[in-house]
Amino acid sequence: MTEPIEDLIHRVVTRREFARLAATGLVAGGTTIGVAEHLTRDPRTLASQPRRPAPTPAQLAWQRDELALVLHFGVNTFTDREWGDGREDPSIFAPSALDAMQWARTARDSGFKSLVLTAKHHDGFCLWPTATTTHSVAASPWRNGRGDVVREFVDACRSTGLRAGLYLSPWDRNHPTYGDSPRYNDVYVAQLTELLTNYGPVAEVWFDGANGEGPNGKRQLYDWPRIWRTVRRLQPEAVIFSDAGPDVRWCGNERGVAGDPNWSTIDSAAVPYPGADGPGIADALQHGDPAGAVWRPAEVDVSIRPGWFYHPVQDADVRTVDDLVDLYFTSVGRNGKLLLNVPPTRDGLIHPVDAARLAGFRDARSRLFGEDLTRGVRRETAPNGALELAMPRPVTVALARLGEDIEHGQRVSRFAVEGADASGVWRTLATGTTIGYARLLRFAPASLTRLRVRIDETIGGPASLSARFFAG
Ligand code: FUL
Repeated sequence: MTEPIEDLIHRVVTRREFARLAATGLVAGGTTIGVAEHLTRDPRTLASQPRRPAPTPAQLAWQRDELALVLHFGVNTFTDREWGDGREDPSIFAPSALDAMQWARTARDSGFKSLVLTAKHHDGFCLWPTATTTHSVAASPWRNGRGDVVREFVDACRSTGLRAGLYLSPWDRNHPTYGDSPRYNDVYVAQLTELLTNYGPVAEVWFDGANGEGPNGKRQLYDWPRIWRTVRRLQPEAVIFSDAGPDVRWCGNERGVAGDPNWSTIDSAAVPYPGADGPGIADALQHGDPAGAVWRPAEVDVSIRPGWFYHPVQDADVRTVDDLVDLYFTSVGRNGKLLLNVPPTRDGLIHPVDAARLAGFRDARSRLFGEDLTRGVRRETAPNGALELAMPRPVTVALARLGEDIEHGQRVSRFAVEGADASGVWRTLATGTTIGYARLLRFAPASLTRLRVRIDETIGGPASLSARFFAG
């Protein structure tokens, strides 16, 4: 018996099944076409054709930023630790020259579009004067206890045109209610309410999944549905990040490498809550799922230094410009968004070495992507979205940036980039799986007069592609 088409489309398509579906025409193979066109031939089934999942305006804006910085800053900056235990004396928080404008200008001048701050990390120390605990900047000597890092941070973002995001660690090793689940959930929601009510628009709310309590530690059950509802109610335009989204997902590692393939769709049951562990989870985070019913693109968080917090001993271990360029290729270049951590020092400033690397990263991107050698060249488009360009004269290319029009979902699952020289012989320059928002490809330099992007497989119908080519 044949399965109803709707079920087939909704169901997870495994690799093995892919071949079978391709044979039925439900997924496109070779130059054949996908679900949409297959159904077009039968008007009776067209009405029931489900749409591919597509981003909300907030998810689209988040992705189009491409580059965001996250700043890990707090008591750990002063104790030289990565995870505080919650027993730090607030008097140690004493940045000598904190200047959030320096953070924001450094980010903006190196091409980053949004900034995320650790309003609270696992140690529970709050960077704003909260009513929920005395363990905050209000108990520190900084600005005589009248300072508010979150306020200075959001003001600096706004005056430099950056979008502000806040990271509020659910794990809290200081708060006395932690582990008494309903009471701590109230505290946590109250903290979130303060942050999302008193500081203007917040573009991203960042929830990590860490909970390092040992077997004899406190077991806290987080009320995620309530936490997410609170964000939706107070900041409906914000995207919510966590392993389990719901808007953007962790890419599954902290090495700066998105999966290949990387689908922005996922089966929401695959990662049920932040911090969930088990078979298949890392894979789901890395790769998403072409048949997933929800749009939840991957954010690639990675640090410019070995640690997330500032440690003087790591001043010699800041990532090089080449390293940062590689990260760009494995994050933005694989349909992800790069969230690069740059931790302020004990002075409360981005370290000069880190700032110089960020400027070098900007210059390297301008060098690589500054001149599209195919700008203005007419593109012939095939029905499945494949492109061909004929140049008026030979150009030497070594780098391509491809993109799908993701406003209507993600479709390409296998493609090749090919070029022909003056003799008319085509050769393969690069092959790949998914494209999505952006796919960056480096290949051996070649002097060519024609270029094309061949689409070998799509899911859910023909794709709509853009392509730019550079000298590399
Ligand atoms: C993790 C944390 O445990 C790390 O300290 C860091 O904040 C990283 C971005 O997220 O869950």
